[in-house]
Amino acid sequence: MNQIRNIVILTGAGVSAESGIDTFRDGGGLWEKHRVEDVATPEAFARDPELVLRFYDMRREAIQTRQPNAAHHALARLDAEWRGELLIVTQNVDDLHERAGASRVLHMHGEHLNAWCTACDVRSPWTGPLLDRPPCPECGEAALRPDVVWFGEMPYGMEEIFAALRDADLFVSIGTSGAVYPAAGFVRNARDLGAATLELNLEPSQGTGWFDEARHGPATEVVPAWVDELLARQ
Ligand code: BV8
Repeated sequence: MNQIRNIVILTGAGVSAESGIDTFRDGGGLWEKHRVEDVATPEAFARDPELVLRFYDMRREAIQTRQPNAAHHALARLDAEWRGELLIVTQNVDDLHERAGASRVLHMHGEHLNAWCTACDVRSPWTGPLLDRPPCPECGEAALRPDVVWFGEMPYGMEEIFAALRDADLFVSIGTSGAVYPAAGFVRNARDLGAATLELNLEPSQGTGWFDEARHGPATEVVPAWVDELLARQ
């Protein structure tokens, strides 16, 4: 593998699984208990805001009782010690990357710990429930929604992500099923732009065939091993 300077990492629910946060599509996952169309689309929020707010209140509360795992800590170490460019693009809406100490993190699908006011468009840090329609800290309107990108909504940071992919020598996908676009297409963008590609996942993802290399196993094992190997060669 030629000299690696600039790295883009994409993480998904699998990186938080061993912290006790439900993934979406594994057995017992979130989409087994809720239909996406009922809780993760703007139409669902318009149709039944209480159902949607309860779904996100439950998850927002749950993540605050969870801790980063060895995979989050390994990625935070890489963030601190890697001398080239590094961007952790996460599909996750938990804050475990940040709580492990990572700073170069981009939440392309939003964050549980923010509330977004549909009246004044301001996003505010938020840790409590939204079900009782509390007033927006900025404008006072009872118009807050989860600051989470639902299906059919434009993910955040796409320009920054593609700029990083253009500069990337290595694209690493960690703990994602490769089921949701545009994130699932990043590996192909990275390949077309000349980057080497690596998948670290419990099992082959839907896009595993697009990767130059794949290592399968729990994130708390395969991610620290990969980070140690990379930093040793830096
Ligand atoms: C958009 C926030 C356009 C909400 C989420 C047909 C074809 C192509 C695309 C589409 C299509 N029809 C519709 C679309 C678009 C749609 C889409 O891709 N649908 C899919 C289902 C086909 N995408 C969108 O709507 C996106 N927006 O396209 O906008 C647009 C254009 C212009 C203007 C306006 C709009 C928005 C998608 C974002 C939706 N929001 N999350 C919330 O969290 O509630 S998606 C949600 O699922 C997650 O955020 C994540 O991104 C996504 C995938 O989940 P994963 O993270 O991969 O988790 P999953 O459970 O699936 O997999 C876990 C993996 O971990 C597994 O592989 C497992 O093996 C592994 N694992 C488990 N344990 C471990 C482990 N690995 C390691 N260690 C372990 N211990």
